Amino acid sequence: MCAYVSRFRTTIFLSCILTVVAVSLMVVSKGLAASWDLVYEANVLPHDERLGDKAWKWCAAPDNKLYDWTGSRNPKLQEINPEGELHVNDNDPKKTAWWARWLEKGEVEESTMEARVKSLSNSNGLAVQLRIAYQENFVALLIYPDNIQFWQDGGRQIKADMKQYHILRLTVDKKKATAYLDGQKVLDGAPKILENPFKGWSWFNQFMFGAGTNDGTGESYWDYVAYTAEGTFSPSQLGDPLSIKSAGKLPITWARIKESK
Ligand SMILES: [Ca+2]
Ligand SMILES: [Ca+2]
Repeated sequence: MCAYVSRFRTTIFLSCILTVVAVSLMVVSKGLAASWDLVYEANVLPHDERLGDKAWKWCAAPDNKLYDWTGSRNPKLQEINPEGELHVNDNDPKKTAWWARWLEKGEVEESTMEARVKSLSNSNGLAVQLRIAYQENFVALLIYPDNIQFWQDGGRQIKADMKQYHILRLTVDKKKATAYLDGQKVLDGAPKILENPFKGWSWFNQFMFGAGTNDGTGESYWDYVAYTAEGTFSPSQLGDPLSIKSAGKLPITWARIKESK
């Protein structure tokens, strides 16, 4: 009898140990796994229905009943070239050519976006941009032919020959914005706070890129655009989307380790 009780206790004890180990491994693996939610490689237009649930909205709100920008579309402003690049040639002072992926409120406050892009012209900054926005908070990286700058940053700029391809990464961590150029941190700042009507638009939570103003004009090329809403990741924490894609889900990085404040 005593031997039976002893074996029973040992079994319970081992079960508890194994359960603790399994739960710990689940927590650790969840914390370490960082990956891109979406990688757009510009082999078809961003809004091409063949992309299925990976397609972007083309100059459109998530629900056009909420807000209708579709009248600003001009099908002639964008094309895919044989190299697998999206060429945006917004030479129309009354139309735009931008794309967005819309998420729910609270989903993009800690997120990461990256693009390989070049900018040949940009009349007003917003005509070639990479943007993460949530309600009234706008983090827009303006890409000029000879510099990059945050919309919200009063003209502080980083000189770069953006007529050639460079990899730009944009991250937000609630109220902190950071930009990287070819893997190097070059700018930090805070979101630009817009007033009405954006304030109170709980549905306005997006990753966006392209030519974003009617009156502006700009010409740009986009080799790829990627984002993840899983967290705020520097290039060392989450590698470039294409190498990761080719390697499957290998990129185990130290997810959610924030930049030092
Ligand atoms: Ca325009
Ligand atoms: Ca491409």
